[in-house]
Amino acid sequence: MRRMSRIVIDPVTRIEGHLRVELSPEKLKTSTGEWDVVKEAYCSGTLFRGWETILRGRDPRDAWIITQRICGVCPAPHAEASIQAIEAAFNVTPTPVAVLIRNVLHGAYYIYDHIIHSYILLGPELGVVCKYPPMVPPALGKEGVSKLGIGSSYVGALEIQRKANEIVAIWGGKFPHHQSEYPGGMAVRPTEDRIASSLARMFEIWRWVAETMVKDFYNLLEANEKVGEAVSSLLDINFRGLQDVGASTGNFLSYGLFPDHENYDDWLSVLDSPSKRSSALIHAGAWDGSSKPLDISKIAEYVRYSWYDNESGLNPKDEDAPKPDKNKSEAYSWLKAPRYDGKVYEVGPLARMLNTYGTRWKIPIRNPVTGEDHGYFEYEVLNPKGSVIDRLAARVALTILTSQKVFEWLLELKSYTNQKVTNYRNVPKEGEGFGLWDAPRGGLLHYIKVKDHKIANYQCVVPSTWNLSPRDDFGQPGPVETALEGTWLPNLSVPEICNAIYPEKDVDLSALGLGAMSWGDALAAALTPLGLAELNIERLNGQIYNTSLTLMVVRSFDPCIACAVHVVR
Ligand code: NFE
Ligand code: MG
Repeated sequence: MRRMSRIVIDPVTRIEGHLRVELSPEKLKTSTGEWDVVKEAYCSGTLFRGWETILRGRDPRDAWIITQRICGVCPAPHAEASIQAIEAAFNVTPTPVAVLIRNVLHGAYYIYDHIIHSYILLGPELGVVCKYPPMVPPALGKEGVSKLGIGSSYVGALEIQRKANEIVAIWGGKFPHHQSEYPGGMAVRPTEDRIASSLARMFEIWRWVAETMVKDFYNLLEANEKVGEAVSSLLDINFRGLQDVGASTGNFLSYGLFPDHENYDDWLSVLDSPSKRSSALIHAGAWDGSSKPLDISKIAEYVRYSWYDNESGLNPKDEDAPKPDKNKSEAYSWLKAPRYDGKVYEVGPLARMLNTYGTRWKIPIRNPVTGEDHGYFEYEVLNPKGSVIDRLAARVALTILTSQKVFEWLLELKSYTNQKVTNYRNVPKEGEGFGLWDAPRGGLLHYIKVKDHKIANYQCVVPSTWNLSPRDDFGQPGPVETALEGTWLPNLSVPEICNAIYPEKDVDLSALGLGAMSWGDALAAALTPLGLAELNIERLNGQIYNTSLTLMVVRSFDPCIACAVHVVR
């Protein structure tokens, strides 16, 4: 679909899956000069996968195992959404102990996922722009980490996410693609050794999150103010910082997360009528300035701009298997365009926080072993339409919240060691049902229809399908397409931008045989051998555009296109 007047980024790196972004630039005049900004953006998922087709005709009990293979980043959420859909179709509910075990397993999975995104996928550019060495990848090797502190948090994050995944493996047999769910419960018991091994790991994780992750975020926030001031004077515009980058529609959808094991009826209520699922740790809701109960009948997928020859505007339960049509005119993506009540909704961490806590958050930080008080993680949303920094704040808040809760759930499991873990039910001849779970990237819906004991229809509507969706039948751009509009496309390299923000020569690289340098020059010295300093430069009609900022906007949604498109023949 490339048009000569668009900048093309293909593939977008440091995300999962195959994403192409096209940007049409326009000029913005200020007193200091003429700057290029994004006028229109187009997001395109470039690989058809066909999971919904693969599932047809199979034993329904296999669906949660198969759908986990949709993604190696978020396998666990697919298992959970799938098992809940199967349970609805089988008319069986999980035992309380199974819900607790699921919360532990998925809580640990969550911590891994948010840490990987915050530090490895999005973190590096935040570290560079905010001049925060602990989050800059340690291009200078071991010496850089030990002598200069470069990449200390980046390396720490890798270690901690591994521990979180060990907990998933303790309860799930392995990671990725755990093995222990079962319709009506779990296939694993809460034994003393599992609980003890998990608690030991959780304490280390909690400590790292409470100390390092929180501190890193506050340091970024402080630096962000300075970035705002420097860029404002460089461009002569009113720019406050990363809260002015990546604003989308201001509509936020959450399905809820971590049900109360003693009030599972409230969790299931959303399947019958609009609900907030308020007894869950994270609530369901549709936020448009305030949170309204989630009504699943308002979810529909549009395909006017997608390579499918399917009927458009249908609720997932009415959708057919995908009918790929690569020659469809106007279409530019393998992603469909899910909409809520016909409007464009963002899903993800910020949607979870807004629908649960509103715009002001105050999360107590307490040592789960000694009970010692460590104050609060406090934050007030800076941009009501979302932004790079607000999405990150929500991930940090959720990581703290989840780290503390997994600890509590583990302690609670001690009193459940002798209870029944599964309510068995045979595969029904007929049945159907939804499973709704908020995966790290946002609301995840699975739908199953069983006929003659086999899967007759299966639909997945996935978080990145919402966020990276193309235009819908009404012409409304998707959440990321909207967020990209107006983003600055500087005609400068990354070190040049950094030198404009931080001109002083205050980086001492003498430990590496180099002298005192400015941050931009230090980055060029450190990053050039890796090819990073020149990264994110795209050319159009002979002009150079630096797309680092636009990529930061895309990455702030933590895209996963493997998930978003559901084996090429
Ligand atoms: Ni493949 Fe995923 C998550 C799901 S998709 S990472 O989180 O579900 O956006
Ligand atoms: Mg689908």
